[in-house]
Amino acid sequence: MIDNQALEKAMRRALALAATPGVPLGPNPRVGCVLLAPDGSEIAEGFHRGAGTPHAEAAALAEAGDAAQGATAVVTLEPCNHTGRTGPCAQALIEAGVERVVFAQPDPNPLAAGGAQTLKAAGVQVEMGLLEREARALNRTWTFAMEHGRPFVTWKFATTLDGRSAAADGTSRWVSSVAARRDTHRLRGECDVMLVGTNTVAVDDPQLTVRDELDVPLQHQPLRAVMGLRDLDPAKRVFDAAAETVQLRTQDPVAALDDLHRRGRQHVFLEGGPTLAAAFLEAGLVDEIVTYVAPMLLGAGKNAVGDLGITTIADALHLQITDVATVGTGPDANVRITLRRA
Ligand code: AOF
Ligand code: ZN
Repeated sequence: MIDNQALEKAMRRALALAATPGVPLGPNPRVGCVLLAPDGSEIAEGFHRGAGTPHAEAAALAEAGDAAQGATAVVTLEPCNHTGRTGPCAQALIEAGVERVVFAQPDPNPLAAGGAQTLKAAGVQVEMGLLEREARALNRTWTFAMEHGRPFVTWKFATTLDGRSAAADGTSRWVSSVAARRDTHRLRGECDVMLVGTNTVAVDDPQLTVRDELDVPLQHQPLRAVMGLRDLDPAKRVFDAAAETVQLRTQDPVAALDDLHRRGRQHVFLEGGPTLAAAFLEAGLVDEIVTYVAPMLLGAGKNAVGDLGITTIADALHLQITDVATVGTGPDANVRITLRRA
């Protein structure tokens, strides 16, 4: 019998495998799998390399061959029960003769769930919940999208110390520092949609791509999405060939997220202006806020966020700080605050 310490060690290894740098983000989760012999020694390991490639369990089983007979499979996600782009892993584990399956996170994907039941019905010993918190964190936006039926939304904005995003004459370059802008590109690279309103495209003409050098090379540029009814000049930079772009012909945040969800997108990076941000905040559709505060005062100018219909302090929208960091040094320093809804 394999003791709990050996199982936890194997699960940590499976989590590390799942997080292998360079695996493309979305639409599939990051998954890792370790196969242990009855004496607790490792037989094989595998991880998922992106949609259309073998699941983690299948990769580990292929490496193990006949040695999988009688093995314990340690997986970061409940083995799938469906035939999607590849076959059902629960069935593959049963056929390989695996006797015990220990997984961290139950599968929140309604299409794929039910693997634990299938395994149990075939006489496989099944345990779940080992390092579940870590596994959920690894796929936090995928998990969120599966559980809520819409993408997770991160609203990013840059502001002065007095909450201004542009000066009175409309000039906004450069509120945030070079270091903060580089940090923003890193965060953009973790999302699969960059969302702005038609007004931002018409006025600022941003390219909305991930550019600055990243620690890990980017696999795919995020989808560029522009929401709003107004027709846009096709010569705008957002329509260049650097990445895919869609216009969502709606002003309703719910409809926009629904459309993006149907396209298999799981993490929206909202970089629009104050009006778009206010619409998402009022609809309760901002899940995370990342703001870069520049050590700079304007005293007048455009607010970072538009009217939220709040007139009295008791109705203020409360947030909870999850992280505070200084980005850049000396005159280039900005404070990055990450928050979520309270
Ligand atoms: C993965 N990799 O290692 C595991 C997954 O349509 P498919 O075949 O790509 O299946 C995707 C679903 O399969 C995914 O949403 C998740 O619920 C389940 N398990 N998926 O991409 C894996 N084990
Ligand atoms: Zn699978």
